[in-house]
Amino acid sequence: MPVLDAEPSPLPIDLATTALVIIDMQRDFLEPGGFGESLGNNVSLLAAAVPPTRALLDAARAAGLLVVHTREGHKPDLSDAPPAKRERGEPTVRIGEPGPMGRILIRGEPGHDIIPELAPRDGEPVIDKPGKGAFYATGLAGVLEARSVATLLVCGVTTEVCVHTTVREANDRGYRCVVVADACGSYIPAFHEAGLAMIKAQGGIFGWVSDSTSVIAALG
Ligand code: TIU
Repeated sequence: MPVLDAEPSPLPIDLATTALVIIDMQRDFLEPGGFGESLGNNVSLLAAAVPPTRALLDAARAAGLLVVHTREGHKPDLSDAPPAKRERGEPTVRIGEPGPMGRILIRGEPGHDIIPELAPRDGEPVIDKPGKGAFYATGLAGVLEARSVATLLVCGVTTEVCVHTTVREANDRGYRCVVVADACGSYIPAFHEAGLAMIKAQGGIFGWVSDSTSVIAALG
């Protein structure tokens, strides 16, 4: 069994029960004119996570891992978007309002798509989620249970929001979570660093932190 170089400790990885989970690498977060920018963020800060994520995706596919993609977004009628979420922000650029990539954070709109570099392949589950965590109100638990998955390699955006929420949910569900640091990104670099530090503190209170080079070596 390969042993992954990770903090706070090396982690043996059983590839047969390991999945790669790529969180919300959508145009709405990574490109101008989407939800991320509507919140006042500089979306170019997420670009650095794309090449490591692409390398990780290629390695996971080559190793035959289950690859799961997630997308944050809401139904066109907004019935799954709580008012407390919708009411935040400048009214003209709120969730559901029109923007250059279609209605902001709405399923089926161009902005909701995963960026072309990381497009899902046929057969790879795509989990549409209304919240920050990938387990809340989704079928992710069933997808993982059907494949007897025990370890999650988690990457995507943003580190302290949807990656963190998903890892916290997964940790409570009993999954070993490895956050792949350079394949994550945040609009707030200090929060990226703090988010990673929180995962691995206290003996790995939420899981492990590694990097794409180490994970790819373990997958090879
Ligand atoms: N995917 C995800 O992290 N959703 C967010 O809203 N992130 C922010 O950092 N805003």
